[in-house]
Amino acid sequence: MAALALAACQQHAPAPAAPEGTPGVSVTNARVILPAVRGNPAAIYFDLAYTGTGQAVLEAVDLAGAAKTEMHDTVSAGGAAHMDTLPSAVIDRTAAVHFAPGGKHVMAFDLDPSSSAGGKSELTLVFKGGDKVTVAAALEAPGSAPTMAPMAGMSESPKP
Ligand SMILES: [Cu+2]
Repeated sequence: MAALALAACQQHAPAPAAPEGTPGVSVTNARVILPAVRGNPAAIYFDLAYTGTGQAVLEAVDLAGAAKTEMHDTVSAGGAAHMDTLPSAVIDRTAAVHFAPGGKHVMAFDLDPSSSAGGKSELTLVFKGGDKVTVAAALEAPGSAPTMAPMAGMSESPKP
């Protein structure tokens, strides 16, 4: 996070300093927004870019310490938004893909109860063909993602 390098030059891109894993894939800004209510799913966001040949197809994202994850997309229809399962996300040289609040995201279920804001966890992206990229993801407090306010809808089933 020390240097913010914006690669705006498209015509002559040098080979990126790719980490281990899938050649040409870079994952940045990975973060996990912890649920406001323990037991609810966490939301995972990151930015994906690809400088390899052809395309790379992201098929799954695993979070260390979560029992299960799902990729979702947010679909708006007639002014309302809902989430759909996202089977895969395709990236190529021309289009970076952002998993961000209000759009594509990963939900992680049954988090390790010791997960707390300020910590880190390991995020593993699994691509078609079996290539994987593992990055550190920052664990962030709820409220960092303004579009996911879980304040409504809690009054339906009062519990003793
Ligand atoms: Cu979702």
